[in-house]
Amino acid sequence: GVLTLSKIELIETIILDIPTIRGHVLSMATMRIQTAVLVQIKFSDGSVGIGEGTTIGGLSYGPESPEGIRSAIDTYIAPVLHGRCGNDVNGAIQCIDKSVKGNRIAKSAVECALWDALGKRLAVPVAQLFGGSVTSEMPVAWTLASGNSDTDIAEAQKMIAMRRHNIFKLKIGKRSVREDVAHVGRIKKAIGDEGSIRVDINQAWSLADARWGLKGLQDVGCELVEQPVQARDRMAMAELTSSYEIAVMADEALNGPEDALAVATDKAADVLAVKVAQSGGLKRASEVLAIGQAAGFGLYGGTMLETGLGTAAALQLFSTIETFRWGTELFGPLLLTADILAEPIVYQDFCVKLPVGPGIAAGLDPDKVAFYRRDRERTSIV
Ligand code: MUC
Ligand code: MG
Repeated sequence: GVLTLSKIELIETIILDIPTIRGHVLSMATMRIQTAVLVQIKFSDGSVGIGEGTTIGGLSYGPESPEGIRSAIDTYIAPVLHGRCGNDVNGAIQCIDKSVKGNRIAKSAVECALWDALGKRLAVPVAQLFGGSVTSEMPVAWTLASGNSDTDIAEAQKMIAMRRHNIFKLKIGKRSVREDVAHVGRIKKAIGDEGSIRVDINQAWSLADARWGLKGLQDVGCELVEQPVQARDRMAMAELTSSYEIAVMADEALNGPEDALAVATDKAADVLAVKVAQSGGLKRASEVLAIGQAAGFGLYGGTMLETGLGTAAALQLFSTIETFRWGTELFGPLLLTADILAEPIVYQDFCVKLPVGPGIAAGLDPDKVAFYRRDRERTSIV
């Protein structure tokens, strides 16, 4: 394709509320719906790009809420982009960063729509804009978080039998450390060598809890522990990383490349959970990945439990990376009762497949979008 002048003319947002297939019990919240902010950008040449911003459990995971993401885009990001050339994605990122601090999920949703439209104008996948994909499928974990050990075991066994997942991430940190370690041990024992077990604490433990926790977890065969303590407490993360055999992963501690560098400097993890939204977009996530590779971290492709849209965007970038030693957790669409994509992302043989097509290679199903949108009276988008 040849680049034509394409001014940013209209940036629209809507909020979708999509029920989850079961309660998703995390240390800080129980999710029964996932809320997604959809962004659609229209350009003067008639091209259109789409993006998505999600968080987890309202304001319980991090400082951006769905409503805040939407408001940041409508009130502060859209006006500074209006009239700019849509091909100048780097210029748009600079321009947004100058007038909006933080708000990485909002920035990510908008930036994704810019990349999507650029890819479509050039008739190439977004992965090509990052140098091209080196893989077309990636291992994908499933999160066991029903709140009940027996339900989790049945779910894991079903996933293994279906050949959909054999890497399981258990959400713990809500109950006592002793109860949680027993829960993890029961699940590992039931699954044996058919699957691997990791846990995510979502910052719920004190350093003292974490010392007992990591010791207990590695004894029951858990291979990795994600963000056991507060994100800002890199010293505690560093102590845990150096004191136990079990791998320690940073998640909430990683908000963009500057944090990746700080985690590397402080040796505050073995593994980085790289999330597009939390990094501030595909470009910033690519910078986090570069730092992670250079510093010798194990890499893991994380999720903010996006729909197929954000999942497709992450796949575009992650497919350009040589090795995610710890795989990915790009299972977001599978946790939702409905897929908003016209062509759902394919999960097969324990892997998620990179969708094929221009841009992020994700097209919306307009009926689904209309059904799940929070304010059904507005109809301008899709
Ligand atoms: C997180 O903290 O990693 C990812 C999978 C899941 O179930 O929740 C998320 C968030
Ligand atoms: Mg996490």
